[in-house]
Amino acid sequence: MRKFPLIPLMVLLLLSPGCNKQPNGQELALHYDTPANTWEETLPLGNGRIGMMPDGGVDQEMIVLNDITMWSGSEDPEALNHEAIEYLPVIRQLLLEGDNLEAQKLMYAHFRCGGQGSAHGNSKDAPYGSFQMVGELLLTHTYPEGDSIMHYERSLSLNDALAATRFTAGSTTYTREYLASHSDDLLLVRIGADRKEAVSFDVELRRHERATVTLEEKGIRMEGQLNDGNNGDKGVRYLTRLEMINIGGITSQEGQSLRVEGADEVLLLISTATDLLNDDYRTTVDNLLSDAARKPFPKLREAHIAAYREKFDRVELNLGEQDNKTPTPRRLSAFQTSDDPAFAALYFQYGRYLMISGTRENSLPLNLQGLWANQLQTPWNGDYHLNINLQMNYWPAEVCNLAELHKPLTLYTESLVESGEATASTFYGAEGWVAHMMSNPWQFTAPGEHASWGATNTGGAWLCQHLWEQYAFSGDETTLRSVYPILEGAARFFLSSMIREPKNGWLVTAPSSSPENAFYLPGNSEEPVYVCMGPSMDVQIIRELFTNLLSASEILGIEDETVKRIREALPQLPPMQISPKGYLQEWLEDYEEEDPQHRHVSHLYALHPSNQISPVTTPELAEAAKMTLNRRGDEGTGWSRAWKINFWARLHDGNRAYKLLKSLLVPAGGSNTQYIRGAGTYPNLFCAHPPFQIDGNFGGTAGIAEMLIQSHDSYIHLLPALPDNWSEGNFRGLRVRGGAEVDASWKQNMLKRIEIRATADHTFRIKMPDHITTVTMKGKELSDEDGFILIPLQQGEKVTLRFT
Ligand code: FUC
Repeated sequence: MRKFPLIPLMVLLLLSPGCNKQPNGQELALHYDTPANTWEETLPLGNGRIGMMPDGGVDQEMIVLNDITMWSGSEDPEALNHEAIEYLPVIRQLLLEGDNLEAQKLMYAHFRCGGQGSAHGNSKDAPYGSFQMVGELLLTHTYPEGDSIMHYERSLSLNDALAATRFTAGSTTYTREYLASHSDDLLLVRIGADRKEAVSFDVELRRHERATVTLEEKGIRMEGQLNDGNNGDKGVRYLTRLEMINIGGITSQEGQSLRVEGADEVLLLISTATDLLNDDYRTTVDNLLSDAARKPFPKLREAHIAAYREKFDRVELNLGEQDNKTPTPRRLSAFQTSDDPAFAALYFQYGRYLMISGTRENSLPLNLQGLWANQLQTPWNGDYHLNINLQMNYWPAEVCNLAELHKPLTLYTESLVESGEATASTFYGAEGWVAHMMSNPWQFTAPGEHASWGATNTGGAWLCQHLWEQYAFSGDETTLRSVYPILEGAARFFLSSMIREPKNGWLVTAPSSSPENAFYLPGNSEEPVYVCMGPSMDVQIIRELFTNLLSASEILGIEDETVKRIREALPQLPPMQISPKGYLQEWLEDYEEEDPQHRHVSHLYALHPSNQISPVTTPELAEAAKMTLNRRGDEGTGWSRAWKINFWARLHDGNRAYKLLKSLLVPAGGSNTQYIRGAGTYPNLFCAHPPFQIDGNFGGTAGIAEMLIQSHDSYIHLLPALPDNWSEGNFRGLRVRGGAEVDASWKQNMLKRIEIRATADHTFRIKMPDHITTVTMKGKELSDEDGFILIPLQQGEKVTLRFT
């Protein structure tokens, strides 16, 4: 495989502001020829706050409704365990003496959150709470019994964020359209037919607990309060209202349902909200409903599409003609055996679709299931796991040109600081703030209830990487200044809590763990140990945090005591260590892993998402990283496979990255909730941990972007990991650090053209076949180091650098 064209390229600088190419007209859609049998076949719609998943059923349609703020639980007064700190000195001493097993026993017994913590993932009725579905909208008796069904189709358009169901029953063709409005902030279902007076059905709203359902004149109202887990009155309150606009039919009430008979067309408007972030949620629900009810459906639809496309159309990826005839599950299966590069492009854009649909500014971030859940007790409480999962959800945000959708993560990080300060001082007697490995909307920052996984204390510091990346991609100093105190507080926690390990005098975290893997102490292969000091991932995250903070202090002109302390501490962190066996060590000592194929590859944080290992700047470490990955193997849970795409892309091995993409796209059937190694992708292209967990979708999308463009090594690298079978293609609008959008096209695996539109003043370094060139953008003035035209043109190829 050739990773970069060997022929010289010409770089032409055009000063004229060009308009973006029009979208390439590709129809990007998921297609099905049967209704969904399981929830993992239903189609997700959302506007970042609320969403729904229709199953496209023929005589009965079930639509699961969601709201990102639908969380049970409340602040947990018991989480701060005031006894833990008494055991800290002895736990540390045992670690210093190499008696990790005894340290672990003490950790299990004492150094954990107070109370139930996350109740081992069953916290629906405990203070930690659980993300829950809002409820179900059920349509029944939707066509005359006895009619045979023909021409069934169900689809989700990624271009327009619209789902549709169509089928013919007898001589009538029925259509349903569904959208989660990005402009009017409510859910819409339009039910029609090609014959007048043909639309009849019953509709009800239901929820299996904590719901009062009442019929209104033109609709249904469902409301309730979720369990706060403390026997109190602090639970989240919600209100869901459905209004039915019926053209030409007769509406009646039947028990808990509304019935419409003989309509030409019916529009269902569903408005829903909670009081978690909005005290005035009832007024919001009412206003959104009454505003939308005044507008005709085509207007609502048009406004929705325009608002959605403003984000979606920023990026195109074309790897070949889309096949819109073959049902998506069949394309998914076929991907294992035959080339379908366009399917990879569809999957990439689906990740962008899910991000635009699942998250929005000023709201809670995407959780383990994004915005979508069909249960009241969601797996792992559908929470915010901070030892990779929440962060992975936001990996595509910058490179995929959805920077504003990164903001809920910043808001969330900021919201953890106050609780994180209490956790830092209560558990460690430390300065600053800390968040361990899981959290929720109630700002849970304490260690988890079991130290085997709950001891990791770099969750908050990992979130800080995202704050820095937002600056790296935008050059926006105002934002950097506003998040600086968050980074500073995270750094102060480590400055004041790391201890010196005895062999080399390095500064390390203690106690901690390498997410969620265990090792054996020499001479004891019976008892796996999790608790340790200075696991490699901690060191890498802290090194990055300190380095970013120093860069930020320089940019912002801040010089204070913390900056001084960081400068002193940085060289005292342990270096990355290569085992005599050739792989990168996961722990400070070269312990034998309990599970060499463990799904977490935490010690390669330095390779991705960080930039401390690279085949260019640290070739030896990159070799060790390869060996680590080969040892870990190409399987794992969905998100683990997605992470490995990113790793191999960073190692510039496009074919191996592609192999991992295939492994991520192994079809997963049913609603399997078994915690097993075999993962993949459900028929609706949701990632299977299993169960469904959305992080792998975003990790996969980010991985495809990493295969096409990278900018972490201080220069722009086009097509760094192009697999052989993506020999021809183009993309538009991917973003790079420094602040620019990039377009590129290639043929026969060779780059033909690039266009860069700078959005910030910056000196861009661009990798050419045989050297790195620089182009400076400053106050609309352009200059470059070699002159206007940089490299002679051969064979008519042309590379354009164009600046707006
Ligand atoms: C992490 C992983 C699990 C799962 C859980 C939600 O801790 O180790 O595989 O993804 O989060």
